Amino acid sequence: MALCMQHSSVPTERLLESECVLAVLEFATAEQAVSLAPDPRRIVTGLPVLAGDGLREVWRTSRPVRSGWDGAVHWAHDGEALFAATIADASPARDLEAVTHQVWRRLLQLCRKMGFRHVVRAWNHVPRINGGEGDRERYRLFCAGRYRALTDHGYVSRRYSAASAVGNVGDALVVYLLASRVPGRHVENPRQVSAYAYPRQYGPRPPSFARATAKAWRDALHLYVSGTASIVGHQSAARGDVAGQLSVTFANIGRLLSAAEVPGNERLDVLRVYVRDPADIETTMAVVGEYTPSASVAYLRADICRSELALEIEGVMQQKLSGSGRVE
Ligand code: 3EB
Repeated sequence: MALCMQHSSVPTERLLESECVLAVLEFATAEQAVSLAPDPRRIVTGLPVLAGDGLREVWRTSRPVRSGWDGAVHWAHDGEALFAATIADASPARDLEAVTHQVWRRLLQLCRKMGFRHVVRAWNHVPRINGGEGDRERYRLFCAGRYRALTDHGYVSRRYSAASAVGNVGDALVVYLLASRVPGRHVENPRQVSAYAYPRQYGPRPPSFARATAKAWRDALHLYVSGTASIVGHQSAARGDVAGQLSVTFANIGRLLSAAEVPGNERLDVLRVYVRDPADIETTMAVVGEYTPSASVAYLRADICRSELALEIEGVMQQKLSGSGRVE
């Protein structure tokens, strides 16, 4: 089996029995999560499930996995792909910029130390992401802390990877990432201003991510599509109109997939759909189902980083490669 990601409803404990599992990401709040023997491959995201195929997301590989903790950082790798994660208290009394800087610094230090110097995908779950006003808005503080840690580690904008940043439930900032010894290929969207070039009105430091990252692993070709929302240029589109935001979002994803020029498949096969208001779930499921009838979809309750955005969609396109590097 090649490196692959899937949704699963098998209990986490059972999934972790396999030594080829790199990571299990649980869609649950800390309160909902059952207590299990500690395992560095398990991450509780703080994102509740609204509907869909996935109660958890599993990353599997064909080779045995080594895993452990380095201080607060969970890690697991198969020699080629590293999964690293960390969780920190981001309750309102704490300085979110400083907490984020420390979390990202620890993750990047671990990646460097273990020889996986290239982040290819990152997920950020930020409690109360829309809290705070103006430049004290929590998403802006988060962006400043992440930017500083990436800059400290020599990451310039052309090395930023695909990412998502959404609001979770609870007090824990949860960040996890996939890193490689060999860089991926980052892709921007011609319909959108690159996030790292957003104008000053969105905050003192821009969001540090690429719209997508393509990665050729030894036995699989992956395209990681970042959280994508109803943004055209740098402006939010279709405010107050969920169906309109879905249509702009899928137009953005469509344009990104063609810009990525990945051979073969033209559709995402595993999606996460983040929905702000549970009342929008039916409209959302109807439109997503029409756009992508055969994909595996997890619908998650999350706040989106701009308060006018009702939803955000991310996904992965995966193809197995034969030994010669050909798409099967
Ligand atoms: C946007 O396009 C919407 O800060 O890592 C999407 C994906 C968004 C990733 C991030 C933010 C991030 O600006 C928000």
